[in-house]
Amino acid sequence: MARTSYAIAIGSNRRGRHGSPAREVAAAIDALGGVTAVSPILHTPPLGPSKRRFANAVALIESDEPPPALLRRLKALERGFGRRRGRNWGARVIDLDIILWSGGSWGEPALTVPHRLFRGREFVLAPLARVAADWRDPVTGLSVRQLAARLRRKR
Ligand code: A4P
Ligand code: MG
Repeated sequence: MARTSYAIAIGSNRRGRHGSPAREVAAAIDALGGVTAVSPILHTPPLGPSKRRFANAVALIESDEPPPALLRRLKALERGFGRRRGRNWGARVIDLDIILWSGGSWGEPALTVPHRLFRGREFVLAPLARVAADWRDPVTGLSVRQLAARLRRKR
């Protein structure tokens, strides 16, 4: 497949072998490969039942992998960071989500791109706006900047 770009959201709210959640996020970014831009690492209040704050960031990468191959690689990276399966929304060392793909949309039950929830998540839109403010969501036609402004108005 031709070279395409992806926006990857990275989150952590548990210490791992690299140290603090922010260090885990930095180590995951180093492990991604093909990175062309990285947002600052932001500290965000937890959405959902977890009580610990998260470190969140977004990286842009270039890759010739189609979305399912990239997801497999991200899952393997998560396992390598010590993430345990079957504890959704729990504390996790690292969470890697595919947010946007320059190839457009991908629709499968196991893999939806753009990410199905990113438009409502400040912890994704804030770092995403730092590296890809003009990237247009293929579903709504809105830019990341517009999505972030819309979410701020809703709050
Ligand atoms: N999947 C489908 N589409 C995608 C995609 N675009 N990227 C499937 C990645 N995965 C995708 O994800 C569950 C399944 O979604 C995957 O197996 C894949 O087949 P997961 O990463 O295994 O599990 P999860 O992340 O625990 O579940 P979920 O529902 O994705 O949780 P979220 O939505 O990731 O929320 N608060 C703050 N402040 N910061 C955070 O980062 N994160 C969460 C987790 C909650 N609260 C948070 C944060
Ligand atoms: Mg995830």
